[in-house]
Amino acid sequence: MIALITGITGQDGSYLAELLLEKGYEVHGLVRRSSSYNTKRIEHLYLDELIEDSHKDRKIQLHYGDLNDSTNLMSLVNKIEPDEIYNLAAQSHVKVSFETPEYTANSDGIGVLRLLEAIKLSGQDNIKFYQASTSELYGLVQETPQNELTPFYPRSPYGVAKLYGFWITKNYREAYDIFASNGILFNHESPRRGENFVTRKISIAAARISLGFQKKLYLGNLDASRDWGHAKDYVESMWRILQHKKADDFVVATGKTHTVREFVNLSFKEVGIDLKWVGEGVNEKGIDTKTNNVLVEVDPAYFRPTEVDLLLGDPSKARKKLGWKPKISFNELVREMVQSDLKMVKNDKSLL
Ligand code: NDP
Ligand code: GDR
Repeated sequence: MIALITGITGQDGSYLAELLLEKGYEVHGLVRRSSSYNTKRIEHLYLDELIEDSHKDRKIQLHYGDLNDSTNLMSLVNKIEPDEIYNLAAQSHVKVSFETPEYTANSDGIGVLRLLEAIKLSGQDNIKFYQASTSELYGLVQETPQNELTPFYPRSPYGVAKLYGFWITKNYREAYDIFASNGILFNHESPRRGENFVTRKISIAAARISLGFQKKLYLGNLDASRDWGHAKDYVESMWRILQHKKADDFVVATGKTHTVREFVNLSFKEVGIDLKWVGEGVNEKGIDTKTNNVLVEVDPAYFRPTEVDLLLGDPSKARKKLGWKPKISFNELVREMVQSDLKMVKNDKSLL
């Protein structure tokens, strides 16, 4: 089996590449050219014993490209002749999408169309396509838990771009009979999570503060509630979605929700710090009960023009039809992230 993963250098791309290599796939990845190397999350795969020495026979091959470059995508699909395409590439930061709305629409919305067109024009009618859709489609809360029938109401340029991606995937399935499926994945995290997403920002700060390398953590909305799972479990659902007998759309979630504040409390507990909270709204402060130091403070700079207050998914369809369920709990996720960051900070000689 041959798979093409866009976004292979990201959190999910790296776990998915590992999973597919374990399953014996030949894995191709789309990589953006950048001024310094952006392949940190997948470098270990070159050294892995699964990889043959000679470049030609390598089980993982990287290709330069971009979702904003349609001829590049067309030529890659024609050259690689993949059985499966996982479209994980995106400008994936919700807050950043307010600052770069046009760029985000281009890569996260029209980028999906470019890839679907590349499939259609290639004439390879056996290609299965996975689109990384998101719980951000639900946006303003209409009902909870959110399932495949819950109406969408996106609340950011990112969410709106992903809405186009969702519907164009569905439309190409219905119009051209392409095996094109959406995974509506709720938030998923890991030690490989980008450092400016809230969970990783917190786990790094807890590690640094406990070791004396940082004084305070500044955050935005502490009351936002997310259905957080582990990325490793979630990439398994992507694969299962493409193995299902017919193309369809699936919610992938844990069915439990936690606030940002809960994530903070648990992370600091993991490094032996007990926090109490004082103040309201923007003045809210997290104070170490032993030292009375303010360790966490709300900075309105991290607020979003429009926020998604509550995400809580209902994964029953995925459980029933795909046999998928998450294995790693919220507490285990937080522990793994904080422990991994403690190790990283201890090994970072530049901090000494
Ligand atoms: P990351 O931000 O970690 O990775 C995004 C990837 O997309 C990176 O490899 C990045 O490359 C690449 N990329 C960005 N823009 C382009 C472009 N124009 N052309 C080609 N590649 C590009 O995201 P995640 O791994 O967390 O998420 C994967 C996908 O799933 C994304 O589409 C995201 O929107 C979606 N999603 C994520 C969820 C989550 O909780 N993680 C939940 C639901 C959906 P580079 O390394 O060069 O920056
Ligand atoms: P999200 O993830 O927007 O849900 O999108 P993020 O971790 O950025 O925010 C989660 C919640 O935390 C609040 N928050 C902060 N967020 C960040 N980044 N930084 C802060 O300092 C901070 N303080 C509070 C946010 O306001 C928000 O409510 C992620 C991405 O992976 C998307 O690509 C994906 O589609 C969705 O998850 C599902």
